[in-house]
Amino acid sequence: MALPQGIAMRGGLWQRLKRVALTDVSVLVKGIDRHSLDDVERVLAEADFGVTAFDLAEELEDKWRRGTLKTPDAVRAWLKQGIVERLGGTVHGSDLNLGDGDGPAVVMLLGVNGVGKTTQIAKLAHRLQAAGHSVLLAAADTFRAGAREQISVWASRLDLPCVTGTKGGDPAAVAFDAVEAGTARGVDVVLIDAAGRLHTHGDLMEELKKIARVVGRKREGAPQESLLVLDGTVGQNALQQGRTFAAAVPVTGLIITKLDGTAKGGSVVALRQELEIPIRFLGVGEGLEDLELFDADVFADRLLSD
Ligand SMILES: Nc1nc2c(ncn2[C@@H]2O[C@H](COP(=O)(O)OP(=O)(O)O)[C@@H](O)[C@H]2O)c(=O)[nH]1
Ligand SMILES: [Mg+2]
Repeated sequence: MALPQGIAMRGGLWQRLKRVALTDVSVLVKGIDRHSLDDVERVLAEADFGVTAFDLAEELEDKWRRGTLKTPDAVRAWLKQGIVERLGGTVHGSDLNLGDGDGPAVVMLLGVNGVGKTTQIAKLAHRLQAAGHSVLLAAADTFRAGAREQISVWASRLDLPCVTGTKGGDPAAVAFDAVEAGTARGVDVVLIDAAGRLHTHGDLMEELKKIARVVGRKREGAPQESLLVLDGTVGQNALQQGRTFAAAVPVTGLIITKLDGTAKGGSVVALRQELEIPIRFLGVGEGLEDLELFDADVFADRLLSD
């Protein structure tokens, strides 16, 4: 599938680095100095690179001392390489694992409320449809007011079947019914929209484990994917969420959202570094086309584009 033309990282990082740290005439003549090094670190930290901001600034200082980086272009090339390495190399995010074809593949989306689970479900469904696959949606977020309605609206827009339960009902039962319905209808993929928060007493992680167990009983190897959705604009919070979910359930990949129109793209690097879970997709807007298969090289280029 072709990559949609992304609009992420407008007014990007590189412009800011150049403006704040690398415009000085002395930078062009003598190379980077102590002051611009501090500025580089600050701009990277503001873009949510986390501890990586410090690492990169330290590496830059070392290069500067050895006189190997003298021009802004050389800095950009070095920075790109550093970012790509930290993203796991020039590997592309793999598309959804659709299993062995013997029954529907089950894809669960996890994450706290508001990160964009339901929206990414719709985008993934759209992507799968475009590739010729049949899809069924499961509204397993039975707790949040309006959650069923929201996914039902997407389902009718995309002309897809959607299994819903009763409000406040058992999310695992909805997931089970959906896999059963998907098997009966012979669909290729069941997309499960899991809850991001339960009623006061519920333990979300236990509930998610239960969903995974229950669908695994209905379909061998399910869930084929458990994708964790993280908001790319919330810095340390996303990192914390990532750690919590990854400790509780086997996460097969990350979807990082809301990367459109933000200069906070460093979070993608920080999350990959800290969580060591492959990044699979980026959410770059609220529309159906605004989902990109992750590509470290393309991402780094965009982050550092003029
Ligand atoms: N800018 C932007 N907004 C997004 C993106 N993905 C989702 N949203 C918005 O984020 C809000 C929460 O999304 P929703 O799918 O309901 O999150 P959920 O609670 O995790 O299911 C909605 O207003 C979405 O339109 C994205 O990639 N970029
Ligand atoms: Mg939702």
